[in-house]
Amino acid sequence: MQEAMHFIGGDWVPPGSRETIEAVDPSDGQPFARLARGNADDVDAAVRAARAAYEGAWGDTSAVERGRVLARLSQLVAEHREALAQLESRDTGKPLREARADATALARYFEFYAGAADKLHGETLPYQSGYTVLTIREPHGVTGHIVPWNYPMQIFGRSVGAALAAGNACVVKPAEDACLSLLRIAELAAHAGLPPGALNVVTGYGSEAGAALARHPGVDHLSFTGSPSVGALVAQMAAEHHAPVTLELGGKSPQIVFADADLDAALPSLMGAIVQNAGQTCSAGSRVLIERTIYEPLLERLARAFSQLRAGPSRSDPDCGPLINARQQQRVAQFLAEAERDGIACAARGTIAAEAPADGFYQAPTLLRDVPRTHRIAREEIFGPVLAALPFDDEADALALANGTPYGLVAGIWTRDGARQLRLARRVRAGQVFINNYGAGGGVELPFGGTGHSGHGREKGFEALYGFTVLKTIAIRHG
Ligand code: TXE
Repeated sequence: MQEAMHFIGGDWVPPGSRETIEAVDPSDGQPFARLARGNADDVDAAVRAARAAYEGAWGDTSAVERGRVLARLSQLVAEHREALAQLESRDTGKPLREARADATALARYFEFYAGAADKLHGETLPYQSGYTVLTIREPHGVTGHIVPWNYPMQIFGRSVGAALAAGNACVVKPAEDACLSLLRIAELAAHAGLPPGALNVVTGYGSEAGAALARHPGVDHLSFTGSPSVGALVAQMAAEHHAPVTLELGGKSPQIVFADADLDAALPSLMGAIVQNAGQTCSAGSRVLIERTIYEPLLERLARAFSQLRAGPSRSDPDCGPLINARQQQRVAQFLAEAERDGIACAARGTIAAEAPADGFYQAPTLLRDVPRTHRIAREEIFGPVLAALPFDDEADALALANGTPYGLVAGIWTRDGARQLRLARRVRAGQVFINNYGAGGGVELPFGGTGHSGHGREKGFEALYGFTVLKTIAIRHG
């Protein structure tokens, strides 16, 4: 069985405690690798290594050279795309085609931030005569990144890519459920010329290594993607040493379909937004809000498509892979049991492939109809391939429904009415709004993040670079 170590200061380092965690293959529930179980001492070693790099070789690296290192890393990721995708698919259970797309996106993140590194600049400001005032953007120093298991490569790429481009040194704590690809990428980054310590990966449990990172006074900025409850905890820990945090906490994103929409275009997008990664996506379109006059016909089309979906192991090229672990499988099953208890009708259910091992964490894709607006199924993140359909009467009703959860991450609007597109885009509570599409193909250039229980701060795009810097104002009196 493969045994993984931490990557600290450019070297493979065993856990101080010598303890390990089993990595489990979600497709058959069997352990296939051992991970280092990091503790506070391991995290401290990583933060010290990052500080040394920041105050040494990495801190002395010009923006142009940082961009070149990231460009080389992008190239290396592209060259190792297939191996990275295989690793990610094994570790997370996601279909190989999705893992390949994630590896492609990872290369693209590094490419984007490679090009952005030397374009991050300040301004000169008008002030009293006799002064010149300017602003410069400086890195925070050491940034901590707590990464979840649903898109390890993509979330690593968007956050570490931006942090390194801005000149920070990073310490990453991947999720205990999926970290192998990130260890490999850290090694590739060293081959790309990243100085030792500029990027460190410490594996382990959230309550141990994760909490130690959030609490560490040597971390100057913390970026967290995960559940709202842990996000709040992490923000409290970081506040103890006044480190700013970026939180990306998921959602209950609506897709709003009006009667005048192009339903042929909408249908694949409505499906893809909940089927991708078996619904374990922060921006999953997990609620479809349908204008009442087309509710039944659209639901019928959705039901037909859902009944053809198949969950299975990656080797069977399924629509959905297994869920990440037994806990996540039980969580989804619990939501579905509540739906049944409360009389919520199942409009369609897909199947689980015959070749799916019995101990894998599979869940058949499920379409629930007429979900009561106040029900947990309509308001809470399920994080599984479960789509809730609700009818609405008019634009005001659609907006009230869309905004009726504590989240605010993404919204999709399907209508041909231009004025309505803009009215709704302005009033819907979401960090990203997609009109007549959903997700815009994942565009790495597009700032992403939420409001309310979906978190705060923006990742992706140029905007992310601002979050990984602090602005300094310099006022010079002439003479
Ligand atoms: O998340 P956790 P879980 C949501 C989704 C899912 C639910 C639970 O609804 O069903 O969260 O998933 C680290 N201090 N999302 O339990 O625990 C942990 O090790 C510091 C949405 O897996 O929040 C991992 O690296 N860190 C989401 C990361 O936090 C801690 C993606 C996320 O794990 C910690 C994942 C602690 N005390 C889940 N406890 C999205 N926004 O995409 C855990 N961690």
